[in-house]
Amino acid sequence: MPGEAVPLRVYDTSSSEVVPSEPGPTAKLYVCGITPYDATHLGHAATYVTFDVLQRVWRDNGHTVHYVQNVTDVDDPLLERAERDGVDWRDLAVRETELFREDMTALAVLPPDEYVSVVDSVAEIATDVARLLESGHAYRLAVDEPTADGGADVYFDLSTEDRFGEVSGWSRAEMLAVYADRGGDPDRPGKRDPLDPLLWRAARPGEPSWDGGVLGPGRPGWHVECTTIALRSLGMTFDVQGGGTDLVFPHHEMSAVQAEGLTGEWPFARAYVHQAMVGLDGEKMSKSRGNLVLVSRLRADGRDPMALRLALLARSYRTEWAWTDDLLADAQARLDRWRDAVSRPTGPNATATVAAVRERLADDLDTPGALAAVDRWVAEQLDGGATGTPQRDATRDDTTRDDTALDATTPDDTTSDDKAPALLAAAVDALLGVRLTPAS
Ligand code: 5CA
Ligand code: ZN
Repeated sequence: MPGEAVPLRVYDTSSSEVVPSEPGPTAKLYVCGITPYDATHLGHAATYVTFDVLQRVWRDNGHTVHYVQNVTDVDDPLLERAERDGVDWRDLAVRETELFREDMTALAVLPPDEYVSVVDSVAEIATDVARLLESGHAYRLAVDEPTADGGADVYFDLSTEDRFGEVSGWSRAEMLAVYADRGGDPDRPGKRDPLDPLLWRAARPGEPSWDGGVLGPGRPGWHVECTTIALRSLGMTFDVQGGGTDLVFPHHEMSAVQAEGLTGEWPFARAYVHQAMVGLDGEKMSKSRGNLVLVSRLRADGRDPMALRLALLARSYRTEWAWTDDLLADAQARLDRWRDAVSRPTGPNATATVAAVRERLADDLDTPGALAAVDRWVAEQLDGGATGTPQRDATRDDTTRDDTALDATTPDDTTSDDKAPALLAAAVDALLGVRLTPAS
């Protein structure tokens, strides 16, 4: 697309400031993927649309993007849901993963280069956990359950990591306040520190398990899956780790220090970027709370996925917000106007508008600002100063409709650019991922 690239700046959670993102020729992105036990809700969609815009800005700036996303296809919540519903956990994971990818395609989210399944990565994760044990960063804890057959769980020893706390910047009290709610087990007797995270869970009866080599049969803990998958696919120090703010602590904190334990290097990611929580009725939208608005439900109801995407883009990724049906109605109205505006044969010159969209997105992914820039062009096109611009007229036939000679006679050449509608539609498609014309 013609025009100047604008280097991206993003808010990095670990430094609490907006920092320049300065990737090499290949920009490396790791976004925490879904735990596939229920369908994609608008909170997930907001997260993946945000990182889709980030990848689009990098691409527009000439970078090749290497984008990796894990799939947490074995974990407690998935196993519990499968048990509750009387289905095989593997079937549940496959079904929900497929539905997620359909939802993402409908929302024009560019797929990552790699989706990496935890089940497929168990051997690598076990190898990394064994290395952490060997180097003294981890310890075994005997399973004190009647059914245990001598296996031991493995925990990461946080006292070996000076960097612990740098990603979130949280105090211990803040960490302890949420740890149990976010998958941690602070009360497990025998842990050296209540915050030490589980690396390997020894096999329990009725639970899936894999051969862990020296670890014995079992399955990986949650955080180490992202440590291993990111290190193996992107290597230490990639550009951005992404996810929702619910992952700042413990998930991103733990995955980062575990990576330091494995490599001796720091940082894990140059920037940690987090989508604020999307809520419904005053609460975080979550699968466990069940207060969900599902992308697949809205699609089945015939809502235009591009309107849905526009509704998500209308909010800053940094600010929490709650879903209401009005947001979708507003987005549909905006989409209709944009489509009308770019369907006309000419329009106001769009170069400055495209530059403004780029400039807004480069400023910490200011999508509301980018939408406002497009709105201004659309308003000029549809509502103002467009005298002499040929309007679509169904009564005219093809031979007369596209008579661009008319344009040359208009006094104000800012309203007579016959390339402007296509340029604007292409920019909106490439940068915002919103398709305005069937062909774009
Ligand atoms: N599998 C883990 C990450 S390794 C996981 O958190 N899965 S998830 O299915 O619960 O969430 C998928 C992504 O959506 C995560 O990045 C999470 O931070 C984000 N997310 C979850 N709920 C919301 C919400 N209400 N608003 C915004 N983002 C959310
Ligand atoms: Zn993750």
